[in-house]
Amino acid sequence: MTARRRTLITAAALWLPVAAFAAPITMGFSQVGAESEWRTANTASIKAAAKAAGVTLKFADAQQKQENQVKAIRSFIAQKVDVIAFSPVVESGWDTVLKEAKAANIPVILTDRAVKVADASLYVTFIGSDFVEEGRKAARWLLERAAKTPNAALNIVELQGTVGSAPAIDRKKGFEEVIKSNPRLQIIRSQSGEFTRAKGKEVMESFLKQRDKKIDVLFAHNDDMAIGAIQAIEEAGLKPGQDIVIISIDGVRGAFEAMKAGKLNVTVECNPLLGPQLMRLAQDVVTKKPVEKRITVEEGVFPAEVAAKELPNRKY
Ligand code: GYE
Repeated sequence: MTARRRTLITAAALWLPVAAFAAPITMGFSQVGAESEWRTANTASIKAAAKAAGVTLKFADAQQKQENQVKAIRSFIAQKVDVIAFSPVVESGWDTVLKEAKAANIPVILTDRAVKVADASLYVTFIGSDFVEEGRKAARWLLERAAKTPNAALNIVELQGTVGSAPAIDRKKGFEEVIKSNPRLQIIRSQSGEFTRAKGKEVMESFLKQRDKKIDVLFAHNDDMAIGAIQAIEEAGLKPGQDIVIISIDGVRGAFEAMKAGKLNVTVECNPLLGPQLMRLAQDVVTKKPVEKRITVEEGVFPAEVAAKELPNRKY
């Protein structure tokens, strides 16, 4: 091979990957907040993946407030970012700002939580878990457990996530759909604990104070609220995981530790490590490659019996 040809090939090889992955992109990302271990892991995943993919990330934390997310999206539009991604704190109320993004020709990717909009073309794609299925998985575990005590009625209390958020609405729906098949299982109390430990503890305390009915089961829409509730249960002189069976969702490290200690019975996995997939998706969206409208994440169920073995494998 001539020297000139070698130089040409080297030049092409250096140049090609850049062309193949298109020009570097700028992403505006509006995050819900920092309400849970899940969210912390999700934020870390997005930041690390952006760095690894050479994506310039403009990151805004909305502190669980929709108005802050709307402001952040408007500022991303003003800054003419290449793509906007966001995890919507609640489902409704997005039409106006998404129309503004569309008018500015900036594609929008939903991550983690869904929206309810009249026109589905206001976002390109949605990547996240199937929350209805997570609720069903939690309930299926409970049905199996209930089968071991065939005559007992089981009173359930529910700690819901953020009011109006997709995971709170869907997890409740999936759970109720499955427990309906067994009339011995009844939700006797249900209130939002806003996905936080502090609020989960506070609401559980108030559930425990109402002594009209015995509480057999707690279904918490996330691990953090369950961990807060565990404290309330212990302070009330009861044994979490024994006197009250506890089921939650996410599968964060704190939940595995609680299971190892015998205080939590099961967690349904919800994977927050969406960063790498989101960055690949963003490249495709910006370069106008066709993408699926709905991309779901595969997840498992982890009962307390496997907690000690699984803990070292957990990445969040
Ligand atoms: O389950 C909870 C977080 O939207 C899936 O939000 C997410 C939920 C997650 O605060 O811990």
